[in-house]
Amino acid sequence: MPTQAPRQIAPALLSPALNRRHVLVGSASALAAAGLSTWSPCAAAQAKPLPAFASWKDATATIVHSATTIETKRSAFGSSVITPTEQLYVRNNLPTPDAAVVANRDAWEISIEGVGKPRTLTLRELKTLGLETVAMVLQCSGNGRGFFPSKPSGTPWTVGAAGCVVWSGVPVRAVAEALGGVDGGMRFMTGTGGEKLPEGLDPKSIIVERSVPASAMVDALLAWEMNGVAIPLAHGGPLRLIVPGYTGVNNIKYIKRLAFTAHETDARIMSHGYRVSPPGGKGDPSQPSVQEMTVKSWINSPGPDSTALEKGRMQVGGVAFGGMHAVKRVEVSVDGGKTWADARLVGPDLGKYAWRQFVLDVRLPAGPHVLASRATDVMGNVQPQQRLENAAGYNNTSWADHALTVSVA
Ligand SMILES: Nc1nc2c(c(=O)[nH]1)N[C@H]1C(S)=C(S)[C@@H](COP(=O)(O)O)O[C@H]1N2
Ligand SMILES: [Mo]
Repeated sequence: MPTQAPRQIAPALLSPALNRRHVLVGSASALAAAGLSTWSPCAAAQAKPLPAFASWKDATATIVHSATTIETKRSAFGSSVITPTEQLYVRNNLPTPDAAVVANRDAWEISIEGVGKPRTLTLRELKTLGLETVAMVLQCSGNGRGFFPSKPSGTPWTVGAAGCVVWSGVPVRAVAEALGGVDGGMRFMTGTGGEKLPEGLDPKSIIVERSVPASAMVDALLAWEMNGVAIPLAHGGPLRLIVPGYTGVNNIKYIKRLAFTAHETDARIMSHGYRVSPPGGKGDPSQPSVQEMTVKSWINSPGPDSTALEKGRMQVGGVAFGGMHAVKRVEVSVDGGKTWADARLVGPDLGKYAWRQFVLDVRLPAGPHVLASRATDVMGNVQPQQRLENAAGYNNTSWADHALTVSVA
């Protein structure tokens, strides 16, 4: 099936707060009735093929933006909490390592520094030190960038640069304890990706190396398994740093070095990349780094690929997460945010770092409807209506941007 491109809906049909980019769903006749042109498969852009290292991904559930950026389709998020690995998004900043690195996983080596007895450990040795499992939302800092009217450069993800994944590995604190504890004065935990760096460039300008506050080690894992299988190469196998609650980039794939450090790394991806800078500006170390996620939700069903929605009863559902704090409440609006009703949280609660699925039983008459969701975490933080404008299009949690316009026949 060709990918259906998001379409612009006539602004007059939207409430003033929602006059931005929205996705239209509904039967061809409903669209025609609303005075809108219908989508034709012939006019759709040719879908790009999956790259070789991720050829096993589900092509029907994903949107291939480039050879290193693959998004989950909004309509493909199921209602079973966990995002299947073959549907999960992929984002690689550098060429993916050779598949040889996952041929002998247990031989993978990681150097642990900034501890009493720094040393290199193999994955086989790590597995002897501890085991923990965490369900966590993995979300790219740029998820929702596609909703910024300023069209920041970078992948125009809508909602699908995110998924809820179960990770298994050894707690970072168990590794630190086994090696004599973290040295005094180390305020950061710095992870380095093991990609082979392209030659002729300053390594600091391209290496994937990120620092997070050392306090994040409390729940961090060095993980070798995701969703019950050894971490595939595309997702950072054989070994990945998992920092629950922190945006995607802080979860270092192919990790080859974990260092407790006094200062943040001066790698460019840390010092200038992934900074929340003013519109039109450039990132620099004085600006906030993208780190902890905040409360967010969106509706997936009925999704943008739904057709022929019939008037009457339906279940409006989606996902909600708090980043660092559990979600307490999700409200849904079917009138673009004028009125809200409490949705029901469904399915198992896999902990504060996982997302919750929500659903609201609604009755919709014929016509266009603007569906929105708004989550609140246990600390009382409410998902905002507006995005925080910034140059690179990071951290979009706006409920208005994530609203969906559906057309009911
Ligand atoms: N070593 C390494 N780790 C990395 C990256 C990378 O390019 N190299 N990309 C980061 C970014 S920006 C994101 S959003 C996530 C994507 O994880 P996924 O591809 O498993 O979905 O990995 C992060 N960790
Ligand atoms: Mo990312």
